[in-house]
Amino acid sequence: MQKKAEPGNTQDLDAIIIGAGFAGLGMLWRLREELGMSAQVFEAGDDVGGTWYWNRYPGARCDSESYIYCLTFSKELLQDWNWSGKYPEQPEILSYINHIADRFDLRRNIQFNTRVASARFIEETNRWEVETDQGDRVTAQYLITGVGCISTSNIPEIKGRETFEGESYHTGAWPHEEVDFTGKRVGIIGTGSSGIQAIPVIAAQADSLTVFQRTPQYTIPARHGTVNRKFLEEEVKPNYEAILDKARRSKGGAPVEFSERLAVEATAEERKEAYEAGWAEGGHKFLWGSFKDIGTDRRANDTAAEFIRSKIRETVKDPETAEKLLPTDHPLGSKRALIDTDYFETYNRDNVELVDIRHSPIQEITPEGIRTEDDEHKFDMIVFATGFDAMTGTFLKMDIRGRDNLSLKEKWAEGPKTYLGLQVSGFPNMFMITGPGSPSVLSNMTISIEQHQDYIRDFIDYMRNNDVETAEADLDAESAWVDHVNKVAEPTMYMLADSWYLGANIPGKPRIFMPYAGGVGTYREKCNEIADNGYEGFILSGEVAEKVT
Ligand code: NA7
Repeated sequence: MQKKAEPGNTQDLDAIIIGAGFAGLGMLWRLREELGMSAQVFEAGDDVGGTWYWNRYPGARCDSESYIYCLTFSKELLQDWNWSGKYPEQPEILSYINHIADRFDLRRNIQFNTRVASARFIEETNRWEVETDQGDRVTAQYLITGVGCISTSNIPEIKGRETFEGESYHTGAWPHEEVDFTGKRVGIIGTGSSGIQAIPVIAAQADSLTVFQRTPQYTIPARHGTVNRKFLEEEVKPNYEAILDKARRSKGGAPVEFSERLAVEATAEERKEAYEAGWAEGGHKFLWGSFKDIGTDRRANDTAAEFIRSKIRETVKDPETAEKLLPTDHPLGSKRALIDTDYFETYNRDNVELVDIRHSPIQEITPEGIRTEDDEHKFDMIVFATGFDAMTGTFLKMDIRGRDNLSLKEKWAEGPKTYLGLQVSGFPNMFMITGPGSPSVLSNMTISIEQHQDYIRDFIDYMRNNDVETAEADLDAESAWVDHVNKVAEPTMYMLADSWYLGANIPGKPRIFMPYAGGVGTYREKCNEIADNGYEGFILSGEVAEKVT
């Protein structure tokens, strides 16, 4: 029996999994329970949760609806769990993940407070050797990463940052104890998903809140509320399989019907009616439920963008503030589509000020606050809602080396190169859950995570049944996939904004569109086709491999 991991252990295992979020937990369960493998998870945090462990900032919430933001490997779990929020809030998601860890007895194979420092593929033995910051040196045939796509915080190098004498926090590394804003002068930098979720909540508590905005955002009211119990009990639970099937075949991993109408063919009145209805109902349905060409035709996109600008002008009472909040330099949906609760309304509060740092850039952080070109702002607290070194940052913090001692850092020097976002050529038996080159962040994450978990499980099962010792992406197949990912992204709106999808938020990061924009349904079909063809594009070593290659 596999012994419980203790720091400093030197086990030899079937698989090492990095990360104990949704990705790592579901993978552990599949390998252990379905394939009977020995597996060990290393997790940097002191408990399970991944993204939802770290992102505890006020207002943190998922923008997929709760009934579809879930793990589906257990039918009983699907039926038993009852969400309370329409969009699940961070504490509820974290307790859901804890419930999964307990219910399926997963903690016994997880070593917490442990960061993987390095992982090296040993060619003589075809095994991975992993070293951690706790002194573990563990070997395994498979290395599986469940490190999350947005898990390495980006704190910008602003002059004087370390001199600030008040409290400062990054949304993605929020303390476990409650942060009390009462009576505090708070400054917040960043208006991405995290910023727009946190701003209304902090504003309601703080003495004053100053928002430092670089890029104005399009955001649509979420119309969050408690979950519709009748809908959940009568429509969702009896039909979960069909709902999930639809989500798995869809573009974004949600069971929704895209509108068939074209905005460019509708009259101005018809467009207004559709947008008003979408705005009133709220959420991402504003985009997919109104017109199908918003994401593909700039003329259509402009009509939706202008509608949102009109709503901002209508909502924000001070015309000067409203003007600063208008997004004009990028199309709607070219950066992460956002939904919010009372975001624009918050700027009507007397205690909230907006600073447009495009016009008055931040010069430095001082012991007392933030100095911009035009002003000096004094704070008790600074909140960095400045995002993440997304998709590749966490991988590159570890020293991962494949064949010929090639480091992933060198391999990805010009941007991430993968086959299907699952493997990297030269790194045999290393599988990535939602790696760059897969739909991941462009989809409902749990659907994409489970697709990879199932695929990796089936692939490993195939290898075990066919005496295949190693599987690794073929270089040509990888290059073709990278080209395909670029080609699919090329005509989309995503290419028209400086976003973290393109690595544009990190100075010096190669500008490459990292996720796969072809949709989760199409992607799944491609993956399945590859599996049906004997894992085409992967080099399989071993007896059967010799026969099939
Ligand atoms: P995002 O979406 O990357 O947002 C980060 C925000 O911080 C955004 O407004 C940035 O402006 C701003 N930012 C970043 N660097 C700076 C500097 N140096 N100076 C001023 N402002 C800066 O991160 P989030 O945490 O909000 O969301 C990440 C994902 O989590 C989200 O998409 C969901 O998938 C969940 P910019 O727009 O780059 O001009």
